[in-house]
Amino acid sequence: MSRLVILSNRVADLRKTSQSGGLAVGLADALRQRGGVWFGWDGETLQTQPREATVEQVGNVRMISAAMTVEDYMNYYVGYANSVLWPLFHYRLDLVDFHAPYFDAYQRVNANFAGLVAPYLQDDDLIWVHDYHFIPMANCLRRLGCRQRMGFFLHIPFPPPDLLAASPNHRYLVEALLDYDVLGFQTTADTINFRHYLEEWGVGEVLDERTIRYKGRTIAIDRYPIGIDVETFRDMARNAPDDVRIDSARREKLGRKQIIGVDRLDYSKGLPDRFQAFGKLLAQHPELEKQVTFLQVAPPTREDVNAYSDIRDELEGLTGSINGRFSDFNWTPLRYIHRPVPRETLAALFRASHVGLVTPLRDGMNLVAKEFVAAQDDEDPGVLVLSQFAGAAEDMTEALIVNPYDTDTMAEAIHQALMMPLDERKARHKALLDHILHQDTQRWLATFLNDLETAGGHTNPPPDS
Ligand code: GDG
Repeated sequence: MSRLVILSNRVADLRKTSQSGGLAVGLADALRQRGGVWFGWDGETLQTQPREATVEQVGNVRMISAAMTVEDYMNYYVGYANSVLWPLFHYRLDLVDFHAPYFDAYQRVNANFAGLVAPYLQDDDLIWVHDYHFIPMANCLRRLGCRQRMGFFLHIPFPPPDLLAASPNHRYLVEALLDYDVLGFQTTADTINFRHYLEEWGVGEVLDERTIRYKGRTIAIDRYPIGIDVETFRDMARNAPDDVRIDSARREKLGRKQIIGVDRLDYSKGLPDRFQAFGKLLAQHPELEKQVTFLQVAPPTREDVNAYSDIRDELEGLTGSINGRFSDFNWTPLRYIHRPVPRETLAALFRASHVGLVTPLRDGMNLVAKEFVAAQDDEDPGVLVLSQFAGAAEDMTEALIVNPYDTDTMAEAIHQALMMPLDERKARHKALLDHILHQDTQRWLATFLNDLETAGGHTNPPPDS
């Protein structure tokens, strides 16, 4: 079995993965099984570019991480990755903030990181690159003479060609993706968008739905819907910490139902529209007074990007106006937590909730949708309200599917979820649970790695020839 090399923006601590999300655990398991390397940014910024990475051996896995300069952090991480690619790939052209130095830094950091990891690679390694931070990584490594099989998985959506074309570097990005041997997307819609781009812009040749020819090389593309470790999350949800038990018992005594949302505070997650829908629900259904509370957990992320402080201000305003209008001395309808909550507490809170709101304006997959379903009690499950624009909606069709821009209909869907009879809740939940059990982390890992193992790799000529 070939060694595995993972390159991702950040590296999880292999000794503490039980505290991280399922993705880190799954990747760590795959690395331990095969042995290999995990490389990423260490989260530090320095005045000058370090010449070497930090290397730590944990069992049969080498953890390699490196710092970047303050300038690269601003232009590459805050700039090109999170102020150009993230909004562009989430269909938010209004938020794209393109500057030429951002793109230079994007190429420079990828080239630097490729140079730092290359000495640790072996000829037969499988190299698996993750996400939009590292699109040019295969190209940078190939320029250094690396001939290994290389795969890329995009965790976020791939936009339609017309949107992508708004970026001055669209052709560069697509050609950089074609330097891999296997290209993985979250959904069928993403793979279709990618193939449409190739056809519309005359890049390469689409041989069939899963195969592309480009400069004499063969590239396999497919969807690999990411999943969670369902059993581990279910167990976590069953073992509620005391404070969650006490909170649930109190709510039960008062006959109150809980609606929950859990998202990084990101404009792609549709939080203002969700808050407005909740406000409309209370306005249109006065009988719900003191009968329902909405708990939104939204820890901060990427605070150096301006668009993120704007959304924070907006949510604080909405929370204030909804609570000011509807609260009573013994009822706060909306609780908004702008801090991270421990994973065990989240799992138990999902189980203690009657409705899960997952209403992004655009999302690659959305793991919260799967976690909410996994956490439910099979005998008395809660209802998932899911945006049609989350990748998860492609398969999780038994959720109440909503248009997150349409706050009136969203309010009615929340009402329907709160009132749904037990039989219907059980039937929907069973179908959803079957989906997430079928598409779990292990399947995602196994299918991607299997395709990478059998991909062109060594037989593909180098991209520059
Ligand atoms: C990207 C794509 C794709 C959230 N708040 C807390 C917390 N979380 C955890 C959730 C979940 C994870 O973070 C978020 O995952 P999502 O999938 O929902 O979203 P992104 O972070 O945007 O992830 C996405 C994913 O990559 C995987 O490919 O699905 O589409 O955008 O696990 O539970 N965890 C803890 N405290 C919090 O306050 N402990």
